[in-house]
Amino acid sequence: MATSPNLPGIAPPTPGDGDTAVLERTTQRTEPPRMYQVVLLNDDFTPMEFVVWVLQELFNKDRETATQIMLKIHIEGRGVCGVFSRDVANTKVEQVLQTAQHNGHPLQCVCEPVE
Ligand code: TYC
Repeated sequence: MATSPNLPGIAPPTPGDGDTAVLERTTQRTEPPRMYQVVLLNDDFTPMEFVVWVLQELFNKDRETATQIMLKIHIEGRGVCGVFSRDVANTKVEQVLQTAQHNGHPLQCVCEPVE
């Protein structure tokens, strides 16, 4: 066992005399970042074909999937187009609204946190 030299006037540390170091193990858990779903809303005026095009161009859906999502929105009133980080989700909403406005359609789009 290693021994420390005895210096005059300084007692070597002995267990339990207050010089014992206690190492605490702390576990830091970082929550995963919150995710946001982009939701398209139904209306009576936006052409179905335009919604399918938006889903293909802005949400990278193939034509079949885009058509299914569009029909779900048409029937149920709303539908999820994708799940993203907050910044990307907000950008997608802006892109949908700008594109719809530019083409004269009232298509509405929102983003909401995923539970
Ligand atoms: N309901 C529209 C129509 O009958 C189609 C539509 C689908 C509009 C989805 C918006 O998010 C939407 N032309």
